[in-house]
Amino acid sequence: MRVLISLSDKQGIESFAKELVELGAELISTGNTKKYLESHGLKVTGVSEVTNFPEILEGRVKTLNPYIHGGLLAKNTPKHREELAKLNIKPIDMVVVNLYPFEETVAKKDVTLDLALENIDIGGPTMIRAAAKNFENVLVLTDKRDYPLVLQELKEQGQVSFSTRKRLALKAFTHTALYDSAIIHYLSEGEKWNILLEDKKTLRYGENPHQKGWVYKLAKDNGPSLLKGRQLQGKEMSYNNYNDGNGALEALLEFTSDKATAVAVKHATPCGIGQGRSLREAFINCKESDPVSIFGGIVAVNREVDRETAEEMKDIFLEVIIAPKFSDEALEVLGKKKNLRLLEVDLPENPLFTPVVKTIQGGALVQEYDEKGVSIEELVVVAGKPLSGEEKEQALFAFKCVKHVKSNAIVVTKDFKTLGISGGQTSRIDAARQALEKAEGKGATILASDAFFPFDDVVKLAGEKGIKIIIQPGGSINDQLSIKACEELGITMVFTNVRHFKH
Ligand code: 93A
Repeated sequence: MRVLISLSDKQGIESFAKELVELGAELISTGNTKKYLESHGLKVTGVSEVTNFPEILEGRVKTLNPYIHGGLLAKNTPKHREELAKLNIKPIDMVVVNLYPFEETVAKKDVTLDLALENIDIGGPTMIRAAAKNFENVLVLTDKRDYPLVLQELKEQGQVSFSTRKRLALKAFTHTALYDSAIIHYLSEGEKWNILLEDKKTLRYGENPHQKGWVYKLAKDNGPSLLKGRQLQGKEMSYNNYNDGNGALEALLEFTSDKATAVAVKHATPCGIGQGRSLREAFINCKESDPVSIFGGIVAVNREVDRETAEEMKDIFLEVIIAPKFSDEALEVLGKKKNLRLLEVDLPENPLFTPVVKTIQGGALVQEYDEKGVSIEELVVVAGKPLSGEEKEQALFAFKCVKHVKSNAIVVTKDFKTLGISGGQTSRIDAARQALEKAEGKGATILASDAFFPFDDVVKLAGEKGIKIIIQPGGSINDQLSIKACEELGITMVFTNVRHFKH
């Protein structure tokens, strides 16, 4: 067994290589890997001895040679064997390679283009791809976590199985594809966003039982994510759980460093958002917003779930609860509901958001995540009397809520609690009607809209229903109509100058 080892990250190789030698392997290595293995007492043949050619151009050409690639690409057929024998090329049975640390290099501050280019590995991916193409004959290892499995199979079966070889080949091609994608990302200065996905998981089904469904993890993702969540109990997450759960998480991230907040989501849209002095109070406010819709919904909260909150949660049928943490007492209370999924997800203060990708037939639309927030100072009162600090906070709360509802969206609130949410409407007045109807008799005072009012009809309706403050982006050619209606009805209107379409 001839094993070619060429590694930038050499961790763990010495013990793996030692065991391979005990199993009868001959080791072949590039410059520093050879030195490293020799310093651990192993006998190694240098690549230059195999190729009968020195490493040239400061190491840019080391393994790019027919004595290596002939050995990697030959099939186990009489014709190929004969050809190799004639040219005195020996087959290689296993390749253990990881690449120049391109991503780590470009992640450093002040990296020069020269240094970045120097860290683009060419010989490594070439070997990896050659071995992966020929996986029936050559085993390819690109991940040190696979060393133990390979040793185990070699020891138990004297060879590595076809299925393992194929799986590792697939992993190898993924590895080089991701590597190239990182180069593209860097050289395009972020313009070409890395949308390569890895670690697909097959879900029970898609949105409906007749649709197959999968969830992928982004190869490059440092932000908060359900996919990095720790599931503590409950059934496996479904397609709709991920979709709705993500809606809840995104809405919640609006309030990470805010007071205790609970968000309930149904069909990826909030059906209740509430804040309070305690998480229990926040959850009750959230639930009361729409006690019908929360049934079968997903709840996300920005504080550790304590016993008191868990007691409130346990009496409603929920699909998933998402929280940064669950206390032991809360787990005891919620543990009785075996199917309920509990997911611990970290909520960083300044999260890195994943760009939004939406497929269209034959292609995809990609856009930045709607990270934009509006601060108190940016609110502009355009009609009615000025607002107190507290009122501005409340208006902003309503605007943060409406940002996460599908357009056309209207949210009505009182204090720090939604009372009526309506989204996904094709006309704004319909959304307003529905939101206000849901809030009927509950004393709603604030109305938020995700985009401007094309007419003054929403203002007039809001006036009839006792709304005192309207918060909206502004920017319609008919703004003056809405402003005039507010003045007449004694409503304060605030412009944010930021639109939050969401589709
Ligand atoms: O500069 S390269 O693109 N040219 C090559 O021919 C080559 N062969 C292996 N880089 C090449 N490698 C890479 O060198 C491997 O992928 C590995 O990351 C690294 C190991 O070099 P050393 O053993 O000298 O540390």
